[in-house]
Amino acid sequence: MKIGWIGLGNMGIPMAGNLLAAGYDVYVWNRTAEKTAPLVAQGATRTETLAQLVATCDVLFTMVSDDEAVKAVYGGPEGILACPGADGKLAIDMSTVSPATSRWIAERCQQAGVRFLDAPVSGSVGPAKEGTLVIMVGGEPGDYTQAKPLLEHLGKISLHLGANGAGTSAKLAINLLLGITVQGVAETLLFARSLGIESEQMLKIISESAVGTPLIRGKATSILADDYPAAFALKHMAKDLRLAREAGVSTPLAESVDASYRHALHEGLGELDLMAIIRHLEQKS
Ligand code: NA7
Repeated sequence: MKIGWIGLGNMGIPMAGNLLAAGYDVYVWNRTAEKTAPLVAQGATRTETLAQLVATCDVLFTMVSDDEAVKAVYGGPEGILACPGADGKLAIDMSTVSPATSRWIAERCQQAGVRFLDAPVSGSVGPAKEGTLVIMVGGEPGDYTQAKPLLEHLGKISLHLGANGAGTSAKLAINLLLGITVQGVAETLLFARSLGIESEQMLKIISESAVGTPLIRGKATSILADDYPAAFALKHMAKDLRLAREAGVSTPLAESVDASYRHALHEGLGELDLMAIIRHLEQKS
């Protein structure tokens, strides 16, 4: 089986790397061609055009930034669905987009005879490298059955949740909790600091308490160094909260975190890790 991977950003590189490491024949294409270099060094084959990748591969993974990117990659004039030989292939979109976009793509895929799964992930670069992502899938059960052995190399679990759009719906819900949790940690640390409690001590307390999680422990080094290289870029968190809002969430915490990450984005923090929300809150307080 030949695997095609489209989108070699922070997530796509380690994920496609795991399929290579598992012994699959992996072909790669990225809008910015230079970004294929690390995968080619690991044994992947780079195709000059998206059309060549589509013609060559049986299964096509997409991992690109947002709704606009997914629509361009599938439905654009040179997108997957316009490529000769696309029909009969299985396309798996692992990007985080709105459920409406997943259904839009699914409809067009169906018209073109392409089988389509929305399969976004929970987990950032660390779990992507370790192959321990949580994968949420929407689409036909038979297509999920075919995809499952591949997904097992990318995640510790994959769950089939229903028709197209179900995967992206679940993803928006889990990322709402992520946004709330990270902002909660930031607010807790700033509050403790204002009362004279150092962040190092407060992080130990959080870590040993019932609310301590691998997520929070994983952010400690960044927080203490006040350095936020993106494991999960703040711009993507802001996007996910916007998508959740557009999908109908209007609860108090959701509205509050949506506004915070949006403001942080406007302040230029988008390329940093989402934990950089602490800088925005610090400035505000
Ligand atoms: P990155 O590191 O920002 O990478 C984004 C990728 O998407 C990268 O390969 C981009 O290509 C590609 N992209 C963006 N727009 C387009 C268009 N219009 N056409 C083709 N390719 C495009 O994101 P992550 O890897 O961290 O995240 C990926 C997804 O997982 C995202 O939905 C997150 O919310 C979760 P480029 O290299 O810029 O040419």
